[in-house]
Amino acid sequence: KRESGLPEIAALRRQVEALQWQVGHLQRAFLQYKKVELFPSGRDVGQKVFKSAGFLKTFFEARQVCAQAGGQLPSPRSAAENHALQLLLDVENKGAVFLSMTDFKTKGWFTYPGGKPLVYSNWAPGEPNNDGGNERCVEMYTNGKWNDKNCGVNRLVICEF
Ligand code: 289
Ligand code: CA
Repeated sequence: KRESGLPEIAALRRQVEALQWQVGHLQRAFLQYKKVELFPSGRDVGQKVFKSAGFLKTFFEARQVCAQAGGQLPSPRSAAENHALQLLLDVENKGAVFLSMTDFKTKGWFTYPGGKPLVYSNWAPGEPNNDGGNERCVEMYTNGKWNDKNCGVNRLVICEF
């Protein structure tokens, strides 16, 4: 096809077209990679990804597993994020999961790992109740509701990235 204008403009146009093709190729490849990566043990919601490790650990071990992988324990900050995590619990079929939040600093005051207060919660009726006097962690039941729970029990490990 006949190019119009200065040769520099024509060269720039070809470069832009080549870049557009490369971006499109990368977008398609990324979407394919995401589908593969999320199947069958991951869920994405907004900018966030939840991924199951498939095994059970205590809160402290699970926190270490997620940190080692470059993530953290799940911190659902909205009903949509809570729902995505619950769907993952459903398919995994391995019971409840520990969330990231604890009340280590001030008993009865649950915060995210950095110490900030909760922006969203989904406590089961009557929770948190600090049953037995030593429930400093939070588990999510398979129905999506939260319960404060002893950190030393084993729960399914899911990380947030
Ligand atoms: O050790 C008590 C826990 O297993 C849970 O027992 C009951 O489900 C409720 O009392 C919960 O609040 C409690 O965390
Ligand atoms: Ca409780």
